[in-house]
Amino acid sequence: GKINKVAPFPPQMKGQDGADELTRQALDEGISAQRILTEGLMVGMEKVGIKFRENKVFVPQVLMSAKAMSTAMIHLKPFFLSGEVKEKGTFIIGTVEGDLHDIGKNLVSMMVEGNGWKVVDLGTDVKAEQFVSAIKEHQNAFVGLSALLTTTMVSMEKITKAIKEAIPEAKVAVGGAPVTDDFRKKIGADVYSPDPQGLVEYLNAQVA
Ligand code: B1M
Repeated sequence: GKINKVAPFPPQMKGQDGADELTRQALDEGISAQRILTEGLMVGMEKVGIKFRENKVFVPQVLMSAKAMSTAMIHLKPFFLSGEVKEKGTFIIGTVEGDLHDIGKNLVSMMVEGNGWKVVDLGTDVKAEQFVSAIKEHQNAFVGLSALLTTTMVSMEKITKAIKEAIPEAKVAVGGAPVTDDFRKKIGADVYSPDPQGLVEYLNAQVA
């Protein structure tokens, strides 16, 4: 349509700014919210995830991308709410009890959301009961635990056990700087990823 005449960057826009304006424009041109999300925004976010994994971009660029995506998503939100755009599923995330680090958790959260998932972010210092009640509230949700301290990795074990006891079929992902796959096995969690991209790939594979 008409969008092609001005894509990728209309002359009135500088540099790479404009996810906000381009999304609005694409909607005005009659491009569906679903296509804007899956063929535009999500493709961009996936590229960012891969570059971040490869150390080609860093935390500030990822945060900028997530901010651009969130701004663009404001235009798409009405279509989500009307059910026109389908989410892949729900992902519940939180930094575990005793741990207040949230930068990594927020990045993971934004990347998962950017890949088409509804994200329920429980924040930091999240206790087992809070995870359990969130999973009960959101049927079939996947859950992710983040920990940055060797001391709070202990909370991960406690929380994973509580989740598995209350909802045996719930899938638990773990991550954060001190976490390893050996530790994941030891505590009975389902998946470990050192970066957001690996988690996104795991989640997408579950619904493919
Ligand atoms: Co803290 N801190 N901190 N800190 N802090 C570390 C983690 C530390 C390594 C610094 C050090 O001593 N060298 C150390 C931990 C040592 C250890 O246990 N091994 C430490 C300590 C000791 C502490 C305090 C105890 C300090 C004190 O008070 N004595 C205290 C604890 C507070 C608490 O939590 N109860 C504390 C406090 C703080 C601040 C509040 C000052 C601040 C946090 C601010 C905030 O988050 N809002 C802070 C910060 C900023 C850091 C460092 C500098 C940076 C952490 C960070 O945000 N990294 C950190 C040292 C360092 O790493 N250089 C440090 C960037 C972020 C993008 O990476 O969180 O690893 P990360 O997330 C990554 C991956 O791990 C992964 O994806 C992300 C993107 O790649 N990932 C997942 C994360 N979660 C995932 C979940 C997944 C999958 C992947 O699936 C579910």
